[in-house]
Amino acid sequence: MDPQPLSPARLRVVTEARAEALIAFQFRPDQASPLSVDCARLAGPEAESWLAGAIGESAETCGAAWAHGDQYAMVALVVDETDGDIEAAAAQAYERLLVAVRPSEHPYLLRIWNYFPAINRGEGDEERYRRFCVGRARAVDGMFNDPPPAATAIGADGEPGRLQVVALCSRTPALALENPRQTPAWQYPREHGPVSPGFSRGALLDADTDTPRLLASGTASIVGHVSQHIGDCAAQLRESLANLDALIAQAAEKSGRTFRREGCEALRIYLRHGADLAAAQAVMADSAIPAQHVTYLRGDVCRRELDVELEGVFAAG
Ligand code: 3EB
Repeated sequence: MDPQPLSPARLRVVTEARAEALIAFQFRPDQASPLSVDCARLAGPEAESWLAGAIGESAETCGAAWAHGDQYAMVALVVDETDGDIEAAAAQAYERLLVAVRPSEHPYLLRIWNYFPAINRGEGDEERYRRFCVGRARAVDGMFNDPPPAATAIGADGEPGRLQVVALCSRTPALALENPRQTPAWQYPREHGPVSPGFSRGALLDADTDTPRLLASGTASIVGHVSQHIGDCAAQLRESLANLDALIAQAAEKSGRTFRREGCEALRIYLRHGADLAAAQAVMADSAIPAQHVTYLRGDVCRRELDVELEGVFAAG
């Protein structure tokens, strides 16, 4: 008897450009594309393709892109900032996102990337990242917060003008993960801003299949809710990897599957200072994460005292 054909993974990520991708991220500046990440690439692959089987319909214009697969869909939006008002831009982007997604066949938001320049400009509650959180919180619905998607929010290159939001959506919900070493971001105390950031530490996808995936949100050197190792990028990266390990352990516990660093399909490491690249690469050399899947980008972490953040996708072993 013939062996059963292996069913293709519902979602998998490769660190190269693929025409059939549901989400075709490219790590080079291209203001015309809503899928170009405007953070200078320091090292590693130039593209990251999120594959999700056959794409039924897709479209891309200067300000928006979308694609529909069977289980998954993608929506990407670019919103112009008017008069430097990032709070209004965030509210507009998330209103548009929810209007597009909620009545669709893929109403669940699993993973969101947010990029905008000068994320740390402004003092105290006027800081642009905090205003962004206020605008996002104002626009989202109850379903968004129950539980919130995994997310990244990073300061891109250039001057204010453009807020970019990319969302992975699904027919069915994911399992949201928290990290026992970290306070849930949606419970951060008042000192970090007027509203707590709406994101989960990770999402477990396809847990009902042979090919589960762990999506790790932007992961930084934070224990509890307190930034660690200020001024030492290498130590911050090691702490971020410890947070990643804790999340990987949560994914294993919740799925009954094995997740390991070696199963990393794609990792992005955002560095505030390009000069920290060699130190970061030295830490990663001993990490067991496949080096060919790691992209280093210059980006600003939303906490100004932190110099590095990572995010990634892991296949179950
Ligand atoms: C942190 O742990 C780092 O506001 O959507 C990471 C990922 C961070 C997403 C967001 C913020 C966000 O607080 C910051």
